[in-house]
Amino acid sequence: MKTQDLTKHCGTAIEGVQLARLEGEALDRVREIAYRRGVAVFRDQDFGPEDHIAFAKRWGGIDINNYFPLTDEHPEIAVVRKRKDQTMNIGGGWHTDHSYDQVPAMGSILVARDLPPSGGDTLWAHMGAAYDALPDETKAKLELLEAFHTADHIYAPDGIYAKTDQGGELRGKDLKTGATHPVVVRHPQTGQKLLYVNPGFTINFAGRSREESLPLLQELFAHAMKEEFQCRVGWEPGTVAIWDNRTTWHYAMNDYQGHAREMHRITLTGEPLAA
Ligand SMILES: O=C(O)CCC(=O)C(=O)O
Ligand SMILES: [Fe+2]
Repeated sequence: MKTQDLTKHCGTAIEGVQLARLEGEALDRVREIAYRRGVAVFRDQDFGPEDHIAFAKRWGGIDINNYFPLTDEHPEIAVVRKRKDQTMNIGGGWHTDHSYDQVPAMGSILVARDLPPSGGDTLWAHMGAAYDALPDETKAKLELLEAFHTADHIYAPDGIYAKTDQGGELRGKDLKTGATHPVVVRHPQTGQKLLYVNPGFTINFAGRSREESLPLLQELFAHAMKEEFQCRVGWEPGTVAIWDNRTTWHYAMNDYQGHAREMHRITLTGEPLAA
């Protein structure tokens, strides 16, 4: 196994591994890289839907996403799709998947299935590096804070997607979500301190209104969005990415209008988060 870090803080490309056969100690090494570097990227994978599901089960549990369409044959696999005549994509803003769940998903395994001729990259940002770089006064302010997360403003009938051409295919419009998590969490496996608020799903600090929360939230978002914490992955047929939702945010570029893009995602079960 050969590894190459994508940027100083975020992402590692792993060579010499076929995920379909990965197990045991080598799998544990990949886990560790995903936990610490936020995203592990694999090229030239022979990785069909059955391999995808079997690998996710070797990793741990599978969470079924309540909103994305599922493949007919495999309800474990969510389809992240933009048809060529759609203008809105999925995940086109910085976010952390499932932070609105009481027990947020650990991460995801995303597989490229149909790619535009160019564009459609995915960006990740490392929330451990972002936390470490905060001024000490800000770190002190965050110490005992908790924040409320929900997905209702995104997926509800009057939510963001419903107003776009992605609205039709999404499920779960009547679901209500909400969870409160510490603003700084410890990574369950590595113990690293991570900034755990995100622009997609975090609404307010516990005990404060949205209005009272916005100035500090926006300060944190602007800080964490800095390019120095990011890495970027261009997809090719056979590319697979495994990311950790606690360690990172991610962002799907929407710069391929007039072309289709389809990815298969399996969401990996996580554990409760604590400060
Ligand atoms: O399509 C992508 O690159 C990522 C989309 C996304 O946010 C997700 O699958 O969670
Ligand atoms: Fe996402």
